[in-house]
Amino acid sequence: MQFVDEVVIYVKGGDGGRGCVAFRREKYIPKGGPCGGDGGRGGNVYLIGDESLNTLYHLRKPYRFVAERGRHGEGKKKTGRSGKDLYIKVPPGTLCFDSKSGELIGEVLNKDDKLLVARGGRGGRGNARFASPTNQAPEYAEEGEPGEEREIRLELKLLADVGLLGIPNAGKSTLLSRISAAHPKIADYPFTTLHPVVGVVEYRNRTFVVADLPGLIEGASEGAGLGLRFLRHVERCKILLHLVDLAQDPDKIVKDIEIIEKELVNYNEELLSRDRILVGTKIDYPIAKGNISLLYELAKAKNIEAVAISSHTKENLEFLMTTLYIKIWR
Ligand SMILES: Nc1nc2c(ncn2[C@@H]2O[C@H](COP(=O)(O)OP(=O)(O)OP(=O)(O)O)[C@@H](O)[C@H]2O)c(=O)[nH]1
Ligand SMILES: [Mg+2]
Repeated sequence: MQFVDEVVIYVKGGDGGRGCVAFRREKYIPKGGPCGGDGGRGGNVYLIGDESLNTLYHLRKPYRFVAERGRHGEGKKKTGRSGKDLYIKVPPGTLCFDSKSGELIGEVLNKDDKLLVARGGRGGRGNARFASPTNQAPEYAEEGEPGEEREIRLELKLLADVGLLGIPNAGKSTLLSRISAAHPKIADYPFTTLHPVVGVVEYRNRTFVVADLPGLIEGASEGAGLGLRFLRHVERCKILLHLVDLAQDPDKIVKDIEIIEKELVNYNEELLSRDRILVGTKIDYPIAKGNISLLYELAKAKNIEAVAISSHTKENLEFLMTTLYIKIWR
């Protein structure tokens, strides 16, 4: 199933019911007073957090969500029934924006969190409300208020135990395909991965979720390449695996690491202090083997852990899994 992390949908609160114009008609009372009831309120539209979902895939069509309208008022001062509220299920971690203005309406972070996205219209007042000493038989009532309508953009921030980060071609998707049953596309050109891919890793009777994120390039935090859209997922990953291709010149290795760090800081400074492991990849290449000590030196200077792996020969993958296992389940 494709992972969908951004959708635009149309939402509209129910219209309010019309107020009623009516007069009492009873035996022996020839001219009764006004008794038109108010219209009911239209239903509201809410987003609600549902833990069984982890993508916005179910909302990918150009959907319209319109809540039920309020019933019209009736005679004998009977208020119309309110329209039912409408709940749209979204995975926890969904941000909601007004798609025109870009304004953040709110976020649904936890299970059962409710966010009002379109308010139902008020019901119109019936003529009973308009009776006054000067007009004891008002012949009018109000229309119901229309429900609020707008287009909203939903963005999902992935919730994963581990996020794979690195410049294009670092080997992120290859690693995911080795440690989980996921089949991300792998190729020797940049930007092979265009959408995050999530894999579930099973290790020693436990499972954890690993997110393969599209490659980052210099300026991603300002929108270059696939840009910011994917950096937001990093925010909700507990552990970051920062992959760097060791089968290249030392200068390039240093530069590749810096690019990612710079983008992380630019996006959100707190991310640099997130639990991060530097993972050198492709050590099946002889030239990469020679760069392993450099990897450890760089990691030591940054005060973070490092592991050198090959997804092709599986060298050190077991060690990497154990390291993750301990961090997640300690
Ligand atoms: N020799 C060798 N090649 C590898 C290894 N891991 C990945 N590769 C190759 O490196 C290239 C890029 O791998 P991907 O896994 O697609 O890289 P990515 O980081 O997901 O790239 P983007 O999705 O573009 O960001 C592919 O040709 C892989 O076969 C490895 O351990 N050894
Ligand atoms: Mg990839």
